Amino acid sequence: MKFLAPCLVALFLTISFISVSSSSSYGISAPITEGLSASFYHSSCPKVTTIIRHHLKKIFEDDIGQAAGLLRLHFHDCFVQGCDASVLLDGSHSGPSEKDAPPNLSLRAEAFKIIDSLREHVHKECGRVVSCADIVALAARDSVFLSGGPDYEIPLGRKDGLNFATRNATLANLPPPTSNASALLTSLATKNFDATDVVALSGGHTIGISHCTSFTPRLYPTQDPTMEETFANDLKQTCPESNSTSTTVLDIRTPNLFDNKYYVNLVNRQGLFTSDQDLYTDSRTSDIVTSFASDEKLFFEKFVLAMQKMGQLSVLTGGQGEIRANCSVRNSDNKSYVSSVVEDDDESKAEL
Ligand code: HEM
Ligand SMILES: *[C@@H]1O[C@H](CO)[C@@H](O)[C@H](O)[C@H]1NC(C)=O
Ligand SMILES: *[C@@H]1O[C@H](CO)[C@@H](O)[C@H](O)[C@H]1NC(C)=O
Ligand SMILES: *[C@@H]1O[C@H](CO)[C@@H](O)[C@H](O)[C@H]1NC(C)=O
Ligand SMILES: *[C@@H]1O[C@H](CO)[C@@H](O)[C@H](O)[C@H]1NC(C)=O
Ligand SMILES: *[C@@H]1O[C@H](CO)[C@@H](O)[C@H](O)[C@H]1NC(C)=O
Ligand SMILES: CC(=O)N[C@H]1CO[C@H](CO)[C@@H](O)[C@@H]1O
Repeated sequence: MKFLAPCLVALFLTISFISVSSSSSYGISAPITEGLSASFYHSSCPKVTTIIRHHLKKIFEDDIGQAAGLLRLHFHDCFVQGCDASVLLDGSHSGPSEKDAPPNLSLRAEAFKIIDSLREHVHKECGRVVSCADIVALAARDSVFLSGGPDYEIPLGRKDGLNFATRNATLANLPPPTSNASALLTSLATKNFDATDVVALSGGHTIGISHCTSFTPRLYPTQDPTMEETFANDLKQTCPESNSTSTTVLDIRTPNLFDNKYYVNLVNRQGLFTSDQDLYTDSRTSDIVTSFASDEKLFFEKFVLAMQKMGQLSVLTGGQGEIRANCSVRNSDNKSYVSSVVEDDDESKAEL
């Protein structure tokens, strides 16, 4: 008996440790839009989150890089016309879509295929009840977690949009990597993001890759003085010309791990884009960068909050929009009796 007691104590400690670490997942701290809820599919598709996580885990075992592609896809979807899966629509006869604007040319083609294959699995299990927009949001959430980042809940119940996003709306809503912090703060303030949100969201660049053209303006013709020398020389090797077609990692310390090393890079002047590095230069954001660099928990907490906000930008709910049978095609374009109803004029009136 005297021997058993310490064992029980040890067992208890082990159990409580496990439950503490598994409850280190984050609930929803952002205000929840009317019509959305974390339990939206509890009766109509209780397995949706399990199915998506299961398939992504298998995909990432082969290629963890796909996680970055899926995270970025959600960002592009939400920033342009809201999280309505408009980013997934093929341009087709109705003219160029969000997919065809310059910022999207570098979205990974596989990301689109992964989303529709997830949709196929989910619809096979539950029928056509889960939207593509929710699948994109869940895939981004799981990409963060399966790359080593925080696990967090997100509100669900988004509907898929009926309107194409225009090329112009895409350009106007996705800041270029040449933006300075002022431009980023101004641009994101229009979507109700504050300085902490901006710095936290930029932490998405802790995973993934970039093409040379996104950062060679910092190398040629003149080198950006805020860039650390060795880092700059290595980038010049990778991209000997301003139009080189190679790619490099966004986070030189831990390229595939979702952690706070992105901020450690910035403090060491090893941020890849102007939009990254200037967050450490600008006095409105530099302290936030420093605090995230030294406190990963703080970064995770603020990142989760900002993602929960981003994931609800101009969402369609209830009777708005639809649930697509194929994520790249509107249902009305998937019926022989409809063909030319789509008007580009309608698209340009899309709410920004
Ligand atoms: C705030 C302004 C932002 C700018 C200017 C920006 C810019 C860029 C650029 C230029 C690339 C590389 C594209 C290429 O050349 O291949 C990129 C990649 C990426 N971005 Fe951002 N981004 C921003 C915000 C975000 C946000 C909010 C997230 C997610 C939370 C995010 C996640 C990513 C990821 C994961 C990649 C790597 C994609 C891949 O490996 O396929 N970015 N971003
Ligand atoms: C798109 O932007 C270009 C350049 O700013 C402008 O000339 C054009 O009129 C815009 N198109 C629409 C449909 O708003
Ligand atoms: C930031 O960029 C904007 C637009 O390109 C420019 O007008 C502004 O002067 C820049 N601000 C700083 C502090 O460099
Ligand atoms: C880059 O531009 C130079 C000069 O304009 C050209 O000679 C070269 O072929 C281009 N390289 C690529 C990869 O497009
Ligand atoms: C979805 O639509 C695209 C574009 O029309 C098509 O290539 C793809 O095969 C469709 N997917 C399924 C599962 O039918
Ligand atoms: C059309 O809808 C069916 C389900 O009704 C779906 O299986 C198919 O992938 C869709 N095809 C296209 C091209 O959207
Ligand atoms: C016009 C164009 O090239 N659009 C591309 C947008 O991005 C996706 C994914 O890379 C491509 O499949 C499209 O062709």
